Amino acid sequence: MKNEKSGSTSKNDQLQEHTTDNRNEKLTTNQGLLINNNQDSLKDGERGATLLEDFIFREKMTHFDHERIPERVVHARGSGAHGIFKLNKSLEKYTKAKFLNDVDTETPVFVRFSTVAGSRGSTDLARDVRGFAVKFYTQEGIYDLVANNIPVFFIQDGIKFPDLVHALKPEPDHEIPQASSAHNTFWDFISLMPESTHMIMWLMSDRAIPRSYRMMEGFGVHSFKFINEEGKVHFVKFHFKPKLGVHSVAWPEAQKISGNDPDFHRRDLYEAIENMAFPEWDFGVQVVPEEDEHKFDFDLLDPTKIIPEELVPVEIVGTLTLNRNPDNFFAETEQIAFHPGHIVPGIDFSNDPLLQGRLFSYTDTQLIRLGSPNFHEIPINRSLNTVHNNQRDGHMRQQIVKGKVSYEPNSIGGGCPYQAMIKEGGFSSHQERVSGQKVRARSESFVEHYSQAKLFYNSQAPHEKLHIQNAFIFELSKVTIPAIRERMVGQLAFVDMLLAKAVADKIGVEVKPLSQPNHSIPADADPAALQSEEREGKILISEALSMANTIKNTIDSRVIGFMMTHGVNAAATDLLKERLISNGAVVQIISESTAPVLASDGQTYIPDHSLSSTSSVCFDALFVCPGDESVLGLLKPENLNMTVDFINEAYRHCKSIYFGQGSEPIMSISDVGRKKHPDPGIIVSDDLDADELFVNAIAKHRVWEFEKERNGIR
Ligand code: HDE
Repeated sequence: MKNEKSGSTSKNDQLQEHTTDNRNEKLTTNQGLLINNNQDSLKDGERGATLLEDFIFREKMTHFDHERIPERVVHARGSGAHGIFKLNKSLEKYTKAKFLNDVDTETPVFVRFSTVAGSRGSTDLARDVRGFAVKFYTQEGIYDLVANNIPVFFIQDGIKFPDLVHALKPEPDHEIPQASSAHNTFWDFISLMPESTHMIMWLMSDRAIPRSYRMMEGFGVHSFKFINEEGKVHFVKFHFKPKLGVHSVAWPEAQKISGNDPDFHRRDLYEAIENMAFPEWDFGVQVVPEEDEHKFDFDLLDPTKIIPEELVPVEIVGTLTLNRNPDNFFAETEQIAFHPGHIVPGIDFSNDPLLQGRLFSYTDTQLIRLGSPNFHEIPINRSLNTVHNNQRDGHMRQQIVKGKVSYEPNSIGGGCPYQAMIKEGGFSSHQERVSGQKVRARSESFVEHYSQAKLFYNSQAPHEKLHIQNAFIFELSKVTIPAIRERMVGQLAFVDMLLAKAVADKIGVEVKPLSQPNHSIPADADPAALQSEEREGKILISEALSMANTIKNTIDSRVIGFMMTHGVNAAATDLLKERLISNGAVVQIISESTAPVLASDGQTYIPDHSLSSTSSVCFDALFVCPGDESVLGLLKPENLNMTVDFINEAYRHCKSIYFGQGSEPIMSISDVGRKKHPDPGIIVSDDLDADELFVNAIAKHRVWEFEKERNGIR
């Protein structure tokens, strides 16, 4: 399909031009020579030494030796997919960006999700921020929205980024720990950087251990600028809201998934797309007129602050859908090169000093990683529009530009390629009045670091607060230097005294008033007094910040484990299976082995897993299938412990468990015991409309409300 405006092909066609299918083809060298023997090197006799002359061996081995390229210095571990962005509501009054103007415009995208700290081979389930980088192949060129799943950042100025990342990465002397912030250097840095407090609250929350990439929000973090046709400016923050809701796993679960299936998120995204359960997000904007820039009690340019949705609602204007897996991980997901500086007319940068720092870093990083200034020519990075300019040569140049001219102005080439006028779509930076001293300094308006950290914490449901507390205890328990632990609880005291005390108790330090240079709270301030401070007219709670208020009405693509052995009652099992599948869920069978299971009516089920090859943490909910013989099979001495562990663990992680007809013996020896109280997560076959109850319980994701009770926490 031709792009009418540019005459270029669509992204799919463009990629296909570079795709090779090896089916029915003979083996060749890179020079196209047909290979006759790919088993033996060329030798001086059958038992002789390999000859230097063997160009086929040398070509193959040299290419292999050079297979690895440097991994991303941050966000090395990731996974991505192709998709479509569809605009549902025109943003013409705010921006002239064409892909945000014409309703029903469909823009091809590639999205890469990632963790930040770990290496390429690290676990998906690390406690970490997730990258959410979107490349829009628009009709006006590439637009990259290089976002995260947390709306704020650790630092306010790009110059601190290398320090932050060095503190977070494995320690330089012994390269420990991998993909984890739970160590001395990270908390040393954080405890000395009050500006990171807000971000740290998010990082210690369950947002940092998502259930799926498909169940995460995405945030552009910085304020950007929208410029409309008349040149009017609005500040804008970008949001992606998942249609499946925002959901997480429990921390003990995350740790176990890391062992059981370190590719959990990558697999989940890949399989969902293969199963045509295409992940979708609403795309929204928070727009602030330029003249309102100073109306807030925080600075719009400060990336450690959100704009609470109560102050500026998120206007939903489009839908992002991921609908195609890459054909080749390296060529697409690994070689994709994002850059916040890839923008289109109608979008511009704000002076956020973190964003300004990023504008330098991303091109620089591609040069070292992809090795050439021609990285834009790699198929996944190519603009839909053909590129015309006077740049030439360089490592691995692909484009073959005709003619003698590679300069401008020229007459030999008829002046081409020539500058585009603004009305033709030529980019022109927004003209902003600037005046002032050249200074190395930070604005006074960036100095307050605690009120939004408090806002976030106060907006959490009780179980979310408990998870944050436990995360701090886990992380700080790994810190071996008491002074760092003490400094950290000192910081927490400015957020919430009860939280600080609960953490301090468990890590063996006391909460002492903290003296910090360069922040707004006096050194001798009493943290408890600050806690109760009257904050008239300010937002004290923001609903959007708690995952407890997320979408909970769908079981689409949830994975339900059916536990069974021989003799299972097929009729009742199939009835529920069909119901779950018709609601979009995925059913996987777990048995004592992966050998076929013979049901009571003679039909067979092929298990997806055996009890010993998987774990409850890989499922969203469990069904103990009906049938006395099947239940007895699960209770055989060699299966008993695994069966009970399965149930107990799912129960501890607040998942829904449905005990089918005849499975009371399993329930009664597990921690579930007899269902004494109403517990919306536990369903038994004689509950009224049990199947329906189960579907509703799965849609709630977890019954966190019962966590304390179930785990005996007082
Ligand atoms: Fe990045 N960041 N970053 N970052 N970032 C990179 O670029 C950097 C920041 C984000 O899937 C690198 O190609 C600096 C904020 C994502 O390929 C590097 C600063 C946000 C990804 C880099 C920041 C992000 C990156 C490493 C502070 C959220 C992965 C490899 C001034 C809004 C993109 C690469 C992908 C990757 C630098 C801060 C998001 C080194 C200097 C804030 C999602 O250029």
